[in-house]
Amino acid sequence: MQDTNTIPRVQLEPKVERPRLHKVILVNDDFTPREFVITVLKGEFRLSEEQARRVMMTAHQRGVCVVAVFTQEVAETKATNASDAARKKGFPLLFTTEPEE
Ligand code: TYC
Repeated sequence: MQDTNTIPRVQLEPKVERPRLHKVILVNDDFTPREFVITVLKGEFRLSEEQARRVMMTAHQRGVCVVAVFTQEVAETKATNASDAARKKGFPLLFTTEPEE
């Protein structure tokens, strides 16, 4: 008699998927002081002085810079909080979010 043991021929669908990550993007403007941008990056995104200065200068020179990636909800909350902190001080500084490819 033949061996009737079988093995699955296809991989089962994974039960869970990793959440897609979203980028927080710093947008340049002509009015917000450089030091204020650095302060916000350190406070809201926990960047070091050096990281914050590099991100600020990249946005200043190129127009935008990715700050960090998070789950969608965290990215949107941080972008909103950081933009609101600037607005409270009268600056147009803007953080946006977009899904990572
Ligand atoms: N461009 C601003 C200035 O010259 C500084 C700045 C940098 C503002 C980055 C926003 O995302 C920004 N004062």
